[in-house]
Amino acid sequence: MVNIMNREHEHSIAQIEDTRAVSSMKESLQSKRRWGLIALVGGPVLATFLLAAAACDAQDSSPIPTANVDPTPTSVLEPHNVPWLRIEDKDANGDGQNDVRDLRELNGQEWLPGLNFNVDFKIDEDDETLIDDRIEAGAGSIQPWDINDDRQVDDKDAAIVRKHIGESVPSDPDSNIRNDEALQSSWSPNQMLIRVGADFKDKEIKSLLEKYSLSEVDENGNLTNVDKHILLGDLGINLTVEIPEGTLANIGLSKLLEEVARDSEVIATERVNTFRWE
Ligand SMILES: [Ca+2]
Ligand SMILES: [Ca+2]
Ligand SMILES: [Ca+2]
Repeated sequence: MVNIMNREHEHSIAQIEDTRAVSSMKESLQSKRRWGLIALVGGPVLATFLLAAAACDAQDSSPIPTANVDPTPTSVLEPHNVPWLRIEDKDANGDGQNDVRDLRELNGQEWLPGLNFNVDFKIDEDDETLIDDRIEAGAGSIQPWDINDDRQVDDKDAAIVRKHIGESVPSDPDSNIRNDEALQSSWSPNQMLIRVGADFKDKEIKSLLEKYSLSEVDENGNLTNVDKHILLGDLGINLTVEIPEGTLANIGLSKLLEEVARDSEVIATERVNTFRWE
């Protein structure tokens, strides 16, 4: 589940990854990540719903659970069967990470994508069942279930879901995150990952980062606050960049991700995930 901000670049990514070996590695990574996240949120119950949702062929078709779903992990949560959202990337509660708690702080506890636990296009009894199951289990992570942010998961949270049953969760225009990622991920408020081609030289990296005010050089002329990680095969180079405060204040993480992704030298940008939920 690579969060590629600039979908215009999907074509070039496809070209770079156009070998069977790379595709299969990518698929395996995506599949691992997906199933890790599914387990994090809902365990087998949610996985069942997600598999059912995967049976739908398009965003506007009805993701009705059926008994004949082929349980192929790679078919789960494709772009067409999950709402895409426009969010503001902001550590609203100041705890050092961005996650669904910040999104609820910014958009209100009743923000519909925050109640959409099976990440289809509506709030219904399936979402209610998922939170009821979590309450009954009495253990596990409190996010994304603690809707009212009182540090416990109980009927007060389920009541918020019940209040909105029947409402739909459409994709936003100009979206920048998927509903499942918004619910389940936590990410750094001041870092971003930039993927460039495998043949990118240090000098080019420096000028790219300087162009977007993303880093500084030390007295030896070396870039500071950048981790360079060369990907296997010909996939490219991942640069994890700490975003200087001034740059963040000027443009904000979401816009920066989009702007840098539009650069012709850049293959993709992503948020930098952290998993620090209690
Ligand atoms: Ca936060
Ligand atoms: Ca739902
Ligand atoms: Ca609660």
